[in-house]
Amino acid sequence: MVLARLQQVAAHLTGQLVQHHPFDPLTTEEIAAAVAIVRKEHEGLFFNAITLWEPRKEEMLKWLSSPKTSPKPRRVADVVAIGRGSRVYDGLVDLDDGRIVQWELTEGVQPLITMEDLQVVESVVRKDPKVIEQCGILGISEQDMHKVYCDPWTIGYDERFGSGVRLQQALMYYRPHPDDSQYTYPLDFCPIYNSDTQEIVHIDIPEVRRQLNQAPPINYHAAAIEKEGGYRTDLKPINVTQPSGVSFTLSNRILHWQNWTLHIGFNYREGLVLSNITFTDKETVRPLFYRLSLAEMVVPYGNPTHPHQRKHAFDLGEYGGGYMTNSLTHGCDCKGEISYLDAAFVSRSGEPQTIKNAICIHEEDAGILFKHTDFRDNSSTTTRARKLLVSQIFTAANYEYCVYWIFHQDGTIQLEIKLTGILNTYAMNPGEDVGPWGTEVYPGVNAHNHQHLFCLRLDPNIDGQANTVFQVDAVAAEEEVGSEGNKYGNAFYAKKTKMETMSTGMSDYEGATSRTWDMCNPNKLNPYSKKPVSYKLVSREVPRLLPKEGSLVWKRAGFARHAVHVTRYDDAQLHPAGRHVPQTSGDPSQGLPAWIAANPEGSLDNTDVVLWHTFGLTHFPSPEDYPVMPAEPMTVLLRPRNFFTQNPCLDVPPSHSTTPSQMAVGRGGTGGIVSDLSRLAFGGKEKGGSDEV
Ligand SMILES: *[C@@H]1O[C@H](CO)[C@@H](O)[C@H](O)[C@H]1NC(C)=O
Ligand SMILES: *[C@@H]1O[C@H](CO)[C@@H](O)[C@H](O)[C@H]1NC(C)=O
Ligand SMILES: *[C@@H]1O[C@H](CO)[C@@H](O)[C@H](O)[C@H]1NC(C)=O
Ligand SMILES: *[C@@H]1O[C@H](CO)[C@@H](O)[C@H](O)[C@H]1NC(C)=O
Ligand SMILES: [Cu+2]
Repeated sequence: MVLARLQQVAAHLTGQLVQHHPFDPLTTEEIAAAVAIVRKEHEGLFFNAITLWEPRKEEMLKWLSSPKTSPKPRRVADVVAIGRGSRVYDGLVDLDDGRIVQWELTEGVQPLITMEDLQVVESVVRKDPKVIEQCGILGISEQDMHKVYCDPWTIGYDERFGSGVRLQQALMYYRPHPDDSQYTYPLDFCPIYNSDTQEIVHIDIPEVRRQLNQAPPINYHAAAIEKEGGYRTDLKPINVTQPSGVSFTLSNRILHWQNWTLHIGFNYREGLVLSNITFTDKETVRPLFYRLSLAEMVVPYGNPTHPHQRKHAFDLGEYGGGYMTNSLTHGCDCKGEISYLDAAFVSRSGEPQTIKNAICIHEEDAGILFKHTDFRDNSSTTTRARKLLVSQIFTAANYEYCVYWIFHQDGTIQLEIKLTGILNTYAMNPGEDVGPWGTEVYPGVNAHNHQHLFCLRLDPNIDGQANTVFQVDAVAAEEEVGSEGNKYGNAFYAKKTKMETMSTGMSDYEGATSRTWDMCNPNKLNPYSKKPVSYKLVSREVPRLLPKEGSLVWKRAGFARHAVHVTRYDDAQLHPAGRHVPQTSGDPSQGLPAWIAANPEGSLDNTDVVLWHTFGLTHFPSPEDYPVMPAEPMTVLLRPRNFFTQNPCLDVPPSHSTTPSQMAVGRGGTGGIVSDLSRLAFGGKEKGGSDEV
C-alpha cells in the first residue's frame, strides 16, 4: 500500500516535471486542453487543425542564449475551426495561461480538407439519384452502386463556384470485385460535393461519353500474383543485424548521431520538421539550419479538357502531409533497429488522435565513404559510410510519397523522396486517340501527364543567422581563345551571383552550368580557401512549371514559378501557397508572391534569410507504372563547402587500411587495420585482419 502510494506520488511529480522543448509538437493532452479552452467560449465548432504555434525566433534565440534570465517561450496552440455556414476561425490559445489570445473570423477562405472530410463523400455519392442515373448510363445498375468508388479531391478552383462554399470534386471509379483496383475502371463524369450541406451540387458530364472499361482486372496483391504464376523463388534473405544496438540516441525528440544534433518535430501540414540542426566540429557546436521542412507541393495535370484543369492538388496545403501520414507499425521498409515517434492531431469533433509510429528513425549502411589505392604497391584504405534516416510516408489518395531526411558522416544532409502508389487514371473508349496529353497504360486506362513539384523551405543558420545566398554557375572564362587571359581557351570558373533583394532574389535551374546555390556566412572565411563558410544546395531534378504564365496553376502555385526564391526571415511565413489553400483563385497569388510584393526592396544581404526551393519531376505515365509504380527516387543535397578545414570524417574507422611501408615489409595480407565494425559489415567473413598498425 505504502509503496503504491509512493509510486503514485512519484508519477505525479514526474508528470509535473515533463518539460516540453519549445519545438515539441503539441501532445494529446495539450490538444485536449486547447479544445476545452476554445469550447468554453465558442459553441458549435468543428476542428480543422490544432498544431504548435512555433516560438517566435527572436524570443527562442534569447531564451537559448540565456535560459536563466529570459522567459521560456510559451506553449501556444494554433487553431483552425469551422462553424456553421462554412465560417472559418483562426485562433491562438495560450496553453500556459489557459486562454484564447487571438480569435478571428476569416472570410473567403477554405481550410484544408481532412481525411474525415474526404471519407464522407463516397457514401453520399453512392446514394445521390443523379449519380445513380449517370452510373446507369454507363451500364452500372442501381444494385451495383456499392461497387462505385470515388477519390474525393479538393476542387482546386472552379470559377463557377468561387471560394465561398466548401467543395470537393469526386473522381469516380468502379470495382468489379472489392479486391480489384478501381483505377482500371474510371468513370467519365465528376460530381461536385458541398461539404457544408453534405450533398452533390453539380455533376460535370463530358460531351463525349466514355464507356465503362471492359478489360480484365489487373492487380498487384498476392492473390493476383498467385494467379499469374506466383512470386519468384530465387531470393535469399538479406538480414541486417545491429548486435550492439544503434549509434544514435534519442532523448525526447532530440536526436544525436555522430556529429549531428537536431530536433524532430511534426505537424499536420508539413509532416516532418527538423529544427536546430548542428554539427559538432571538434569541440565546437556549429549551427547549420534553424529549420528544414517540405512546405508545399503541387501536382498539376496536363490535359486541357474541362474539368481536368482542376486536377492540381496541393497535397500539403490542401490535405496535409501529416494528416495523410502512414502508421509504420506494420513495416516502413526500414531494416535494422528502428525507433519510432508518434504524431498527435485533433479530430473534427475535438478529440485528440494519435497516429502510432508516424516517424521512423534508423541507420543504414551507405557503401563507400572514401577509398584510395596506391597503384605502385596496392596499399589502400577503404572506409565504409553509414547514414541516419528520419522518414515518413504519406498516402495522397492514389499516390504514396516516401520522405527520407538523411544525415551523412561527411556533413551532407540529403532529402530523398520516393514516389510510388498508383497513377491517377481517366476513362477512354476503345481505340480512342488520347492525344499528347496522356498514355494508355493498360487497355482502356488513360493516365494523364502531370508534374510533382515540391517546395522545400530551408532556414539556414550557417555559423549564425546572418547569411547570404549566391547562385553559382560553372562558366567558361569571358576572354576569347588566343587572348592573353585565356590563350588556350580552356579557362572556366564558378561564377557567383548574389541574391540581393526580395524582388530579384529568385532564379531558375540551369543544368548546362551545373547551377547550384550557396548559403554562406559572409562574416566567416575558411582559413584555407579564404571563401565564406557555406552549405551548397545541389538539386538536379528541377523541371520548369509547365502550366503557363497567367494560368490558374501558375497563379495559385506562385512558389513553383522559380526553382529558388530567397526571402527575409519572417515568423509568419511558413506556407508558400498561403495559410488556407483550397479554393484560392490565385487573384492575387498568396504566399511567396505576396510576401515579395510586400517588401520588394527588402535586402537579402548578410541577414536572416529563407531559401525556398521547388524541385520534382514531370511524369509521362507508361505501362511500367501500372498497376502500381515501382518507386522513383529524387534527391536534394545540402553539402558543406568551405565549411570544414578538411574531410570531416577521416576518423571513421576504416574497413581496411595499409601503408606503403607495411606493404614493403610484406604485410599487405595481414597488416594494417581492419576494424571490428567492418568485419561485421562483411558478415564476419573478412579474413586476415589484425589490429596491428
Ligand atoms: C534473418 O531474418 C529472417 C527473417 O526475419 C529470420 O527468419 C532468420 O532467422 C534470420 N537469419 C539470421 C541468420 O539471423
Ligand atoms: C540547438 O542545439 C544545441 C546543441 O546542438 C543546443 O545547445 C541549443 O540549445 C539548441 N537550440 C535550440 C534552438 O534548440
Ligand atoms: C565528430 O565526432 C567525433 C566523436 O563522435 C569526434 O571525435 C570528431 O572529432 C568529430 N568530427 C569533427 C570533424 O569534429
Ligand atoms: C597490384 O595488384 C595487381 C592486381 O591484383 C597485381 O597485378 C599487381 O602485381 C599488384 N602490384 C603489387 C606491387 O603488388
Ligand atoms: Cu506521377
